[in-house]
Amino acid sequence: HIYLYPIIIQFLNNFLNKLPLQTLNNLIIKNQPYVYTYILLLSMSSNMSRVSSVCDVEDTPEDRYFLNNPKPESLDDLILKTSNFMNNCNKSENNDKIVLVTSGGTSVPLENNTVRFIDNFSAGTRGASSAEQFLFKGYKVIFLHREFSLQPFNRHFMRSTNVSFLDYFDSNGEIAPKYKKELVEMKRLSDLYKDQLLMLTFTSVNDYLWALRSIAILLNNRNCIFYLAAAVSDFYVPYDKLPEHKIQSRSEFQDESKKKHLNESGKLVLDLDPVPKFLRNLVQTWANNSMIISFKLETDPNLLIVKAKQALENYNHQLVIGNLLDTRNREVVILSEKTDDETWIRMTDEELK
Ligand code: PAZ
Repeated sequence: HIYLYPIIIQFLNNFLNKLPLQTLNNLIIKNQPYVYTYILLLSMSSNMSRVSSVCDVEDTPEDRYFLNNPKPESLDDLILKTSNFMNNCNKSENNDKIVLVTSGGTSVPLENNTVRFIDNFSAGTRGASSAEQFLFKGYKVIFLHREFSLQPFNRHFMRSTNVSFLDYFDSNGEIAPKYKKELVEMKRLSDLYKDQLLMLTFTSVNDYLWALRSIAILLNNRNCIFYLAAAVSDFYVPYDKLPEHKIQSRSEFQDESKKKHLNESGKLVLDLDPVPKFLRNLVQTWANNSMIISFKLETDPNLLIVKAKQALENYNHQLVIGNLLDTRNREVVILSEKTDDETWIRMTDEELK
């Protein structure tokens, strides 16, 4: 009966498209368990803009972003996985606490067939370690992370500068005694929390933004927490300015259809647009029933508190966690909408070991 799916989707889509928005909205509110399937169907039929209207999103530069920058191929799969995860949460007897943890940096492609891209420093340590803590506290965790960045429990053995993968084994292929205790423990925890953890990936800033919006719409009305530790680029090359093929270093091979990238002296000139501020959409519409925790990274200590406070004022969400690049692994400052104080959390050398 798999052949029937396209017909069913077509039928449902036609039916839903004809419903007035208000009716659609009521339908969604009253039929929570079916909402995920509905959004999935709409998304599959490339009708995400109507999902936005259902969720009362206005026509802002942020919404226009999604009309002008194409949906990643992997998005349907991501929505399907999230819907299944949410449906399992619905079935479980206890009232599940759910958190979305975003983690790692986003890449900014400079070409559509991407050879070159701009990236950032984030390794995903904060996101992966926070995801572990949420699991320990009984949360179900959707871990939206940069592909190949650090993952909960695995992070202890990934990307180490001192130990390479094969060092974990002795010459007989057995686990080297030095690492056995920690490996066994992390394997135990990873198996224990397997069903509580949904791993989703992104690479580019476009993947990330589409994923965030879709997941937020799916999770809203579930009293979730959004814990946004990913380092998302502030600048990107919009799709209509992205050269199709690798930027050529010699001007005679330049792609004439889009903007030229080399100036008269043969220098590469990049023209990046600001990434719209999606935190506002998240707080006001996509996830307006959720608790939102955003992060602020600075390198200048004089700016950190000012910028963190500004973020709270601008977006009206619940919590901003500030950190400085150099000291991010040992201290953070927490600012909340409720109090005017800054609360610093600092780890001792002992705790850091
Ligand atoms: O991933 P990591 O552990 O190396 O770094 C964490 C972090 C600094 C990216 C995170 O704590 C953070 O501040 N994220 C938001 C960055 C920003 O957009 O300002």
